[in-house]
Formats: sequence, C-alpha cells, structure tokens
Amino acid sequence: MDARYKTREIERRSLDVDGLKRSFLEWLVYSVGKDARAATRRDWFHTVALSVRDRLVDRWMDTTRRYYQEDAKRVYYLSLEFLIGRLLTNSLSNLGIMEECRQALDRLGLSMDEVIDAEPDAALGNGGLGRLAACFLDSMATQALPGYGYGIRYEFGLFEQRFEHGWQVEYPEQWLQFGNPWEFPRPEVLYPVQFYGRVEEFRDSVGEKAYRWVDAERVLAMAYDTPVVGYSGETINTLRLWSARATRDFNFGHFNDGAYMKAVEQKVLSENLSRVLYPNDATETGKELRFKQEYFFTSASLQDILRRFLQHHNNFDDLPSKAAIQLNDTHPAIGIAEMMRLLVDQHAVRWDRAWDITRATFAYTNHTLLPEALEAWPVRMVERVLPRHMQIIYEINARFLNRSKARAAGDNARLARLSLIDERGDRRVRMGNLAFLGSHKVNGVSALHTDLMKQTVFADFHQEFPDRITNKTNGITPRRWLKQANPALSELITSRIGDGWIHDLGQLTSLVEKADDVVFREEFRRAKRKNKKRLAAYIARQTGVEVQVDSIFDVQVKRMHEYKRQLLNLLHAVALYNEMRDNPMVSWVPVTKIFAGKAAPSYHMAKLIIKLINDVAKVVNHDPAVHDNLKIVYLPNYNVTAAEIIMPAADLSEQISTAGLEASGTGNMKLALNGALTIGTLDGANVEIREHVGSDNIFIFGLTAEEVADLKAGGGFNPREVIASNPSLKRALDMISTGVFSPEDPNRYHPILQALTDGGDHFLVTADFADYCRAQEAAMELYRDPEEWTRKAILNTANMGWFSSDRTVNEYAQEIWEVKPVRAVDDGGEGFR
Ligand code: OX2
Repeated sequence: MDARYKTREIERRSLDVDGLKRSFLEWLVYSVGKDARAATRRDWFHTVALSVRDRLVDRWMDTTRRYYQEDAKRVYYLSLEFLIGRLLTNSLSNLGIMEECRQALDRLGLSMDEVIDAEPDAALGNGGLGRLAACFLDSMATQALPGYGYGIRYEFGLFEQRFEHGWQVEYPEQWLQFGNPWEFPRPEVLYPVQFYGRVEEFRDSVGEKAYRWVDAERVLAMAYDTPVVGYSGETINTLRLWSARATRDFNFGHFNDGAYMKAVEQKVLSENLSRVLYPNDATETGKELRFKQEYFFTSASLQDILRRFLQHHNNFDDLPSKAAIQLNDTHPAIGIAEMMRLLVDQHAVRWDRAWDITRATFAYTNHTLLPEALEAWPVRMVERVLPRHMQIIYEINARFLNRSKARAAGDNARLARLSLIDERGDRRVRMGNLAFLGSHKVNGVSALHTDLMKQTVFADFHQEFPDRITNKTNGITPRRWLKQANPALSELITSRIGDGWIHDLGQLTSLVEKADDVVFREEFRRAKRKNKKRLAAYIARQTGVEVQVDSIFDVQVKRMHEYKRQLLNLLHAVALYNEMRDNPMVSWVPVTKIFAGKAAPSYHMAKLIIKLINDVAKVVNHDPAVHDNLKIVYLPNYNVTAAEIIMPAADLSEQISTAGLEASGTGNMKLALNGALTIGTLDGANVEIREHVGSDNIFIFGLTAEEVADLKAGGGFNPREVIASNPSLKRALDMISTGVFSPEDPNRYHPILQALTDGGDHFLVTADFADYCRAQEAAMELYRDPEEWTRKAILNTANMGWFSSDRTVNEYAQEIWEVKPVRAVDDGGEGFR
C-alpha cells in the first residue's frame, strides 16, 4: 500500500487529541480549501464535521455489511418528518470523543462551543411527530437494530420565526445554503416516480385481466444518506432522504416546434417536490403538492426496499420476515396501495397473496385524533394524480366491505363508516382507514390516546379487528436530552451511579434514595442553577429581557395550538400580575413565564395568541409595580437547538392541553427527566408520567378526558357564567378586551374573547381556569421550600427512566416488527468505545 495513503488511513481512524488536530488541519486545507488564518467559524465547523465523519465511515460500512451478510430483517421507518437538529455534538458524544475534540480545537486556539454553534439546525419536521422519528433513529442504532429512516431531503426546513412588533413573521430556513457535511449524495441511487397519466387494461400471458399505468409524467428520486450513530458508535445506521430530480428524457418534438424552453421549464418545476416542508403541525392543508410529496418519497422508498429484498430473495412470501415498514402517521399511507401496485402490476403476484404480504409488512402509528388532522384526499384528485392507485383503493375497499357486509347485517351506517371512501359531500379517500386496513398492527402513542382510538375514530375498525390496535407510549433519547443537553446533571448522576443510565435509563431509579440526601440535593440544585444561568443569558441575548435566576422558570415550549392552551397559561400570568400589583407588601415568589413555539403561518388564531403574549409581556416586564417578580418572555424560533438549552433549565413544565386532545406529548418527558415538576392535565403521556413519578410529585388539575367528553355530550357549558363567577378571570379578560395591552388597537383581541365566550370556549380554557390557578399556587408555595422542591425534582428525574425511547423502540421491535439486534462481532478492542 502507498505509504502516504497508509498514514492517512491511520489518521482517519485515530481518536486521540493529536490525531484529531492533524486531521482538522488537513481537512481545512485540502477539502475546505482555507488556511487557518483565513478560516471562519463555519469553515471550522465543516472541517471538524468532515473529520468526525471520516471516523464514522468504516463502522457505518461494517454495519451495513453485517445486515447484508446476515440477511437480517430490517425496519423501515417511513416519515415525512425527521426533526434532527444539530449533529456535531451528537456524533462526538456518541463516539465518546467529545473531550478529545475540545482539546484538539483548544490547541488550535479555537473554542469548541463556537464551532458547535456554527452548525445549522436541521429542522426537517414540525414538532413532536418529527422529533419522535429522530429519537427512534438514535434508539434503533444504539440497540443495534437494523433500522432505516426514509424521508424527504427538503431544501427548506421549517421556517425561521422572527417577531416584528410582536407578530410572528416567517423567513425561509436555508439549512443547506453552505452545504451539509453529514450527507452522502448517491447520484446512482435513483428511482423514477410517476404522476398523472391513465390506466390501460390488457390480458397478461395467461389471459387474465391486468393493468398498466401509461402516459405518466416522471420525476426521479435521488438518495442522500446520513449516518445515524448509535451510542458507543458500534452500530451506525442510515437515514436515506430523497431529493427530486428532473428526468432528462426530453420530448424531441419540443425542440422542433420551438418549445424547448417550455419543456425545460416543466422539468425544472418537477424538482419543487422536495423544495419545502409543509409548516403545519397536526393539521392538513389538502394541497396537491403535499399529496405528491407523500407519494414521491413513499414510492422511492418502497422501490428501494424491494430492490434490497430482491438481492437475496425471489419469493415475495418472504418479504414480511425480512422487512417491517412503519408508517409514521398516514403521510406515507399511500404506500399500502403502492406496495399492491408494485407486487401485482410489476411483479405479477396474485391479488390475495399480495394483500397478505402487504398487511404482514406494514404497521401504522396514529399520532392524533383531531379531526382536522385526519387526512382525507378528494377522490377526484387521487384519480387524476395516481389513477392506478385509485383503482387499487377501490378494489381493496370492495373486497373489505363485501366481507364486512355479512357481519354488519344491514347496518349501512356502520359500513359507511368503515369504507375507505367518505361519501359525504365531495368524495374523499380516508387515509387513516387505508392505513388501518393495510397494516397488521396499529398503535397509539400513549395509553390514554390508544384507549380513545378504540372508543372514537377507530371504534368500528377495532370491533372488526380487535387484536390490531396496540399501545406504544412515546419516549425520548437520553443521549440527546440528558447526556448532551445537560452535562451538569449528567456528570452529577454519573458520579453517583456510574454511566450505565446512558443506554439503560431505568438505572436512574437508584437515585430515588438520593432524594433524601442533603448533599445530593445541594448538588442537584447547583446543576439546575447553572442551567438556569445559561438560559437566562440566552433569554437576554434573544429578547433583551433580564430575568432572575432565582425565580421559578415556568416553561411552556411547543407548537402554538389552541388545544395546547398557551392562552390558559397567559391568563394565569395576567391574573398573577394583578395580584402582585394589588398586594405589593406580600413577599411574592418570583416567576418567569417562558414561552416558545411556532404557529402554522396560516393559523390566524395561533398567531394572534403569540401577539397577545408579546403584548402582555411588554406591559408586565416594564411595570415597576411588580418589582421584577413577574417576567414574561417569548423566545423566537423554537427548535431542537433551543430546546437543548431550555429543557435542562426549567423548574415547572406546562403540559396543560384540554384533556383528550394531546395524543402523548414528548416535551413533557424531556422536562421531567431534566428535573422539572409538571403542572398538567390528565392528558396523553401525562397520565403515565404521574404513575411513574408519583402523584405527590406532579401538579394535576382540570377536567379529565371523560369529563370533557361528558360535558360536550351534554351540550357544552356556558363560559359566560364561569367568567362571571370568577372575578380574577373576568378582570383579566376585561383588561384584554379593553385594550390595556394593546392601547394602539383596543379591538385587536376580540377574536380571542369571542372564541372564549360566544364561540363556546371549545378548548375549555375558562372551565379549567380556577383549578389551574389553584395548582399554580400550590407550585409557588412549594417553591418557597427549596429542599422539598428539590426532593420532588430528583424524584422526577429518578423515575423517568421508563420514558426512554430505547424502551419504546424495544416494544415496537418485539411486538410489531419482530426484529432483533444485529451486533458486531468483537473486534479485539480496536473499535470505538
Ligand atoms: C404529535 C402529537 O400532537 C403529540 O401529542 C405526540 O407526542 C407526537 O405527535 C408524537 O407522537 N402531528 N404531530 C403530532 O401528531 C401529528 C399528526
């Protein structure tokens, strides 16, 4: 071997400080093309990322080879969203070379924090659903499960949120502008995806009726691969994202008739498919481009999955024992029809067999019961965009309804509900029903949500298929959400119980007894305080507001949505503001209300609530009468990177959705794991958090899901009466409606007041207000006793181990996917730690 190549080879693998430093310098010069004097922070980030990437590639290829050689059963996680965030700290930390890297940079006179800060935040998702997908990737790799993520490589991720005069304004998020050092373009991994055209019927070789999809437009899907580093670096899985490329099969007719430019233009437009992430969280837009995105990435992924399968097999009967396909919500549900098309039309598999194979391969996760989020595409559009799929959906439906008819015994209403087609109004394809029918397992994301699925949206399907619905309560990765985000607490924990918790979070229960240890409590408080200082500095930088580190950091960070009830939190803030002004002699517990979260650009009510929070903040933060005992801040542009600073610093975690409407929540888990006490309703995973941390260590308030359902069934309630009987609520609402917070436009908030009164207060803000205030008072009272507060905070951290996404992913692996870990054979200690 060439000697020079050999030294590079060694350098490439070396994980010590000198080796890292040498490789940084080499990368800077030979790949980034700068010398150390001219290099910017961004150049250094690229340099470091590329050097780290070098150290992944061998392990990555080993992993892929291992799966291939063992012909392991793979899991394919199909998701329109992966909310990844930054990857540098994640890679360094999972490889165990964080300190070495810091020192190597130090020797070059560089600050590691600045290098880390130069990485853009990959926001290829909206919120919980996309972040869950990213946590699952981490957990699959950590547990050596052969898991692949499949999605879209959006050129523009979730918009950047800025505030202009307190209003949310959206800016494009150009995360790829300076290149992405983590991805490997695969120009040779290219699949055609078709749209439009028509279906032709013909007779196959044995004289049976068959169909072909002709005259369609074609787009190409090109793969970009990102390595997914598991903890310890033993297993490195793949996230494969598709980018749209125009085909080059020009119609030569166009050249002759002078329409060349038009033809090219058309081709260029086809690349819009992977241009931008739709910015709606748990609501659908019903746009054709969105439907095409869904089919685009699903079709490319299935073609890729079948290609991989066919390398080893020629009998599709084996597919379910070699591939599990998980549908992250209904976004990839068209995959059911696509799999049928690929099997029946392209591989000549008989319908019944194809259906059994499809169902045994697919599983579907439902993430919400909100009616506005249940996808239903107009039949006319599906027919036009995917004519063959529409036929296939009709065929699936006909066979299913035929079978069910016998059991339904003339109950036509029931058959209408089971149908894949909603016949009311303009006919629509119900993607949830398609996903349910085409899957062998269907799961909810918390115990309560799964029960409600059985009772509500999927009640009829649950009767038809009583074994199909199963619960898989969400989880979060402890690597990113404790080890990386909260070094202060991580180090404290490791100093007492070792570092086994990083891959086995249940070990945190050993901390339970430490809750009674004064010294440990003191250290726990010190770690929290350090994190609060870091957040206070961040708040000052982002908003200019100075907050007291000793105040309660009362945190509500999540998408802005009426059902999440940021408005309830804000009304409490106004009530508290009034009380503080009325009673200046009382020694108030200082409170900092911290909000963050984006609103969908077309969700006017959500944007108005953001403006209201900013308006109230302006008044309260400048009022000398409250003596700085109350501050309100709205942090702009909430994303994974911001969450990593916020979660570790919170004292109080706001999880206050109208019961029955938040499927699970995962921010609730991140906050409690980092030692925040939850104030929340019995909704989503809050119910299970209470079971784990103990009802003494959580503030529960409000109507239960059952009470909410009964209230609605009984015709609702009268919010005006509730308001009239609660002076503090009435006063807060009066102030908002008379323009105390918006003197320049006193009527600005009438839509909000309208919704709370004549609108019927759909989300029960007024109904839960009094009990919420009671719970807030209890929290403030407890905060006066730091020892007792800390004891409860420790018990939260100690008992949150069950909420690791390792546990969640294991449940999926065993009960839905039937996949097993594929571990590396011992490499004689040469590999990563
Ligand atoms: C979210 C749900 O709203 C949230 O409760 C859940 O924790 C998260 O998914 C992960 O399961 N879009 N986002 C969600 O649902 C949909 C649809």
